Amino acid sequence: MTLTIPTTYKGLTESTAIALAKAVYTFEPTAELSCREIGDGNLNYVFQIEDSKTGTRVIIKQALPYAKIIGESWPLTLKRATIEANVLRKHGEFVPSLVPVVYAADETLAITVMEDLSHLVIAREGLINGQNFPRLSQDIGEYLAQTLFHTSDYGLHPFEKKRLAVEFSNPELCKITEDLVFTDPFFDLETNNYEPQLQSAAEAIWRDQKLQLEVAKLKKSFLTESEALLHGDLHTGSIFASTTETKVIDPEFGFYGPIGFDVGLFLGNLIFQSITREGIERQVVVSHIEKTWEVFALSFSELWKTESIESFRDTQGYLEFVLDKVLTDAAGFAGCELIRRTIGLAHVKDLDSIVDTEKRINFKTQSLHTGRALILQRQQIGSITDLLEILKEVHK
Ligand code: SR1
Ligand code: MG
Repeated sequence: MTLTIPTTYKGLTESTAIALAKAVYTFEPTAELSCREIGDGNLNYVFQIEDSKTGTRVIIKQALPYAKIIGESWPLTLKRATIEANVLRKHGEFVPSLVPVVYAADETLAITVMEDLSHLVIAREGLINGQNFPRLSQDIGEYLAQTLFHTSDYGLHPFEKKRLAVEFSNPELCKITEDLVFTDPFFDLETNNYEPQLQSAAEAIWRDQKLQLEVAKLKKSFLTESEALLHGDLHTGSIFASTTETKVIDPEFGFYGPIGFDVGLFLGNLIFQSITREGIERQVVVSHIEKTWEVFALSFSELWKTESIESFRDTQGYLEFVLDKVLTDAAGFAGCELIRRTIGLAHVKDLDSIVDTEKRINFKTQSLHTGRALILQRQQIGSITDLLEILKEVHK
């Protein structure tokens, strides 16, 4: 559905969001609507509109023309709202149960009207609070395999793949990742943000020529390998979950990039939890890391065998080569995520919310060491067990 109302961009308020919701969503004629702005991300507003009579809810997400985390001094394209709506729709073709339904979108207002998911919790919040999401790794492994396979050259006609790569060209949002994930944390720059106790650890990273070379190679992959339509920002804050459901949201960073990036970002964000947990709780997180990879590899292999249009699909060793590269890349990208969320601009609550200073600094130091180890040792990682060994070594 395309809206006809807007003529120019205007930031919504709670009352204009209600008016808009009435125009694009079929509420009961007797509906009594109220609205709350519930966005807690770095970039957008999220309005939740509710009919108090029936309890029906709908979400209107609106992109701001700047990055909320910094303010109006950091202008940002509104086109990301259209990218987000269209990635949700495209990925929804392959995993309808794992993404929210998009009811409408409008490019001028930079809004997406979609399914309300407030019966679920953001996975990061839940994990921090010790909640158990038994389906998380199964669902995300499947989400990764289905979305990445079906938008890659293995599953798509090359004309359609290249058409999608153009449609999902997302230079401004990619530039954020290029800077915040792959560049700034590895140099002494003002955008970095870390506690004074981490000064020497940060300086060690900036001096580490071996590490810098490997990060440069990973950045090159991100810049140049247009393999599949990625979510582009698949951290645990981009996932709603419960014990029975998982929904992936927020693909505004979507673009054609290396498959290992989505895999690595998710694993990296689970690794924050593995660092801050002990005992059985840690074991649960480690099992999620293992299972995400196993489900992804199995499901991707199954799709390869049954649906691949690649002429070399039956060539001995080719699928194994592709999967090995995804795992190696994923380890490296996870390593970059660990480092950037610790000393870069945008942090994670998993670490920052730890009140005890000594513990927090210890966990942050472990994140930096784990990140470095994953980046430097990624070529030796031949299985998910090898990756888990690296985590264990640093955690000792
Ligand atoms: C300016 S945006 C900072 C971070 O928030 C988003 O979720 C992305 O992860 C980005 O790097
Ligand atoms: Mg986001």
